Amino acid sequence: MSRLRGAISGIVAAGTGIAAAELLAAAVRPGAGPLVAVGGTVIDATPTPIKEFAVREWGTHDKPVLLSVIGVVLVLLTVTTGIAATRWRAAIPVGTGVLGVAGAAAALCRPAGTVLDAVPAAFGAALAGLALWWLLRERRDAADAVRENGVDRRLVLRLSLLAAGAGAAEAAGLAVSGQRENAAGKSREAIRLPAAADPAKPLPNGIAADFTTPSANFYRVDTALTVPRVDPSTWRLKIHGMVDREIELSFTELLRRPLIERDITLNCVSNEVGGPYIGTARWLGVPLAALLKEAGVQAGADQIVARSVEGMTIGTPVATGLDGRDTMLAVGMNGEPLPLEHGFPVRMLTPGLYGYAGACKWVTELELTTFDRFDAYWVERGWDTEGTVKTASRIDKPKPFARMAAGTVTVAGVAWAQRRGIETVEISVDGGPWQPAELLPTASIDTWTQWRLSWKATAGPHSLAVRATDKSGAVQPETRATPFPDGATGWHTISVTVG
Ligand SMILES: Nc1nc2c(c(=O)[nH]1)N[C@H]1C(S)=C(S)[C@@H](COP(=O)(O)O)O[C@H]1N2
Ligand SMILES: [Mo]
Repeated sequence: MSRLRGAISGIVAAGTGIAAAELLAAAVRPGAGPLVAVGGTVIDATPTPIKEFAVREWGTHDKPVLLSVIGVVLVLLTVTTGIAATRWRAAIPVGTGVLGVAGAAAALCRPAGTVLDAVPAAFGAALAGLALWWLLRERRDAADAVRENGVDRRLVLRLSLLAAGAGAAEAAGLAVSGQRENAAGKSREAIRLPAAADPAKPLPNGIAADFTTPSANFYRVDTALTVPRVDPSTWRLKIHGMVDREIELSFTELLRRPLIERDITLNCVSNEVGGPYIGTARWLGVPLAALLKEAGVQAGADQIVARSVEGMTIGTPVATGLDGRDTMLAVGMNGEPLPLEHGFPVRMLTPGLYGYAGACKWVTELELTTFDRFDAYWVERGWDTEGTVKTASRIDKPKPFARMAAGTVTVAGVAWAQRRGIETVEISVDGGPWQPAELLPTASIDTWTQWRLSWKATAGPHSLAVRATDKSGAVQPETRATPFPDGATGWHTISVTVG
């Protein structure tokens, strides 16, 4: 009985403290709540193989999974504290102290963290300690009098009071952040992007309907537990470091520059062979080259370190900003301002580079430096510095393990080699000779190429493999490699059953 009392008291006390801390954080420092801070710290500290596993197994759901794990750890800790505290009151400061220090340290150590960010966790832990002490406090003489049928009514009353308080604080916290979210959404809706000075060419006739990926279906990969809400009216971009002249721009000033509009395929280095982390959108943005020329890149600078509002760093080779490709600071995606999840108000985009090397979202700073001098976030974790996209291809139809009738079956998919372009795509049935697929028209060498093949399917189990050759003549290698450290290789192969 006393164990149950301790366990429930521990959970309710911790819930009260956490709800209060989250409310305080929501009010003063959005995005710096202790849960998110701890989650972010866990993400950053997670070894690359586990991260790869998480992205592979859970994809965009990796964050709910992480938060659930943190929740389970929290419950174990608070239950233990509560039970221990029924016998040993010193367990209260010890248990809540551990939680408070963990939360405060995580918040302090976030890349964009300040001393102030430690306050909500410290406050919440103190409150949780007080609540637990209050819950477990008994007046010896009165203890028996209030117990009826084995139920301690005073404890139940206190638990209910605290639970109600925690619920109210949680609701208030959600309301505050919901309002902020709304405000960010509204400021995005209010934006009228100027027309491009250099618009995209119309998509060629004969392009298939799903060439452009709708923004709502576009894959999302980032380390942000909560989507950063950036107010475009206070957003600034600073270009500094190894430059002759520092540049600082507001969003309005950025939009006054001539904009280009381009169809570009973006993909993630963590994409497995045949995986879903790739999409093509029509992007609107300011060419980076013009800004770099204005700033005057100094000799020796070979890396642009892009920093985002939440402290991500992405290292992009300077050469890819000046060699004539359409590297841009994107403000628009598929005819609208960038969606919040895809980097509103401004993100980098570098054709030919994986996202981790050229596509910093919520960007606010570009520092010119060298690869020798600074390792960006992913490079620090062992990923390749260059981030050049590898030639690859994927079978989208039929689906793996599909069953179909014998006869003519359309096999179709995409192939990509941004900056080089796709020359041929070939299909091999059951390891037989490679047959060339028909290539559909495509927008440019920076976009994927759709392909299809009519296959005379005979009854029985079959395997279908695809390989692409880029315009440099390089054939996609058969050797299977995992995404780490510079992108997966190997032929996408699927099994189907005919008849
Ligand atoms: N600020 C920030 N930018 C980021 C990332 C991130 O974690 N934080 N992830 C990068 C990675 S790994 C990829 S693949 C692309 C994905 O962009 P998307 O989510 O718009 O598809 O964003 C890049 N830019
Ligand atoms: Mo990525």
